[in-house]
Amino acid sequence: MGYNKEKFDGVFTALLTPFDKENKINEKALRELVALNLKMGVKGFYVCGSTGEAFLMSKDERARVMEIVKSEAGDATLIAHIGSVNEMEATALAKHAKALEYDLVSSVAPFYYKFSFEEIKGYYCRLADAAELPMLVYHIPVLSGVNMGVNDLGAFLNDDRFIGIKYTSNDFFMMEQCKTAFPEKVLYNGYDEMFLAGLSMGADGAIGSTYNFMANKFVRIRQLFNAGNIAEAQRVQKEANRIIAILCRLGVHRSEKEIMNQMGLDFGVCRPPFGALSSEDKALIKKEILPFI
Ligand code: MN9
Repeated sequence: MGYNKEKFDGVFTALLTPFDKENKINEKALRELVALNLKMGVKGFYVCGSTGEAFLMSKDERARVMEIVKSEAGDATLIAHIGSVNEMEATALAKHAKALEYDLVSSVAPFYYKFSFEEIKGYYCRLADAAELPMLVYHIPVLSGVNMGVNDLGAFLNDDRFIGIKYTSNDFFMMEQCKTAFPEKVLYNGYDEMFLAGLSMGADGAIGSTYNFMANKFVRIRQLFNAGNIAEAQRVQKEANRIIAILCRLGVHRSEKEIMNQMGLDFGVCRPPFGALSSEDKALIKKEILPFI
């Protein structure tokens, strides 16, 4: 029994969270972001993940963002990132996702303390049970510090409660091994700059941060890949990567918010401890990125 490909294959935006001058969620800007992304052809949204600054927000703020996105997203597929090292908070968010009729829940592995794999698996299973929704494991070893191999990921994929993996790693051999062993599970590529590589190694879709402002390029890459036009898909990927290289240099999420600001949406800045961009960085974004998105 496989997952519903029609509902889950495709490009998903890991939504940014706009904050206003008082450092509160800017609801209007968030609604505008959802509408803009629907226009660019995304399949759905990944709500309150790393890109959304989940770990810099309170549980109530995260719950509120989930509500706003739900009310704006029409029939788009919705994935709630509910992860927290505080499992009680994660459980409350899991139940909230269910009540709001989200399609999936997802979580980063519990981090900071060095939990055993058994403890990590227990965390995920309890959350999946609490949510009564399929769970998408968010594998992002560079940020979480939790390294899992094919056998660990396989232990999730063997369990019916787990629909697949948001795979943010550049180990494409392992991605292929997971897809080959579990073809009926969904795999999302996590690094936007390697989207085309992920598609060739078996990804069914992607979840990413740069899609907030240039999802159309990735929707196009996927169409080209599926049509067998690899040369053109590479050209569009390179076009996106010139922009992503600048973001990586300046700080990905702070630059993404500045791009939204320059596009005329009011996104403010990332929460501290993230710092502000310099005026030179902003000028660089205006000259080297804005005309090309
Ligand atoms: O969700 C994102 N990962 C993080 C995926 O932000 C940690 C990616 O979209 C990256 O931001 C992007 C730039 O490296 O690929």
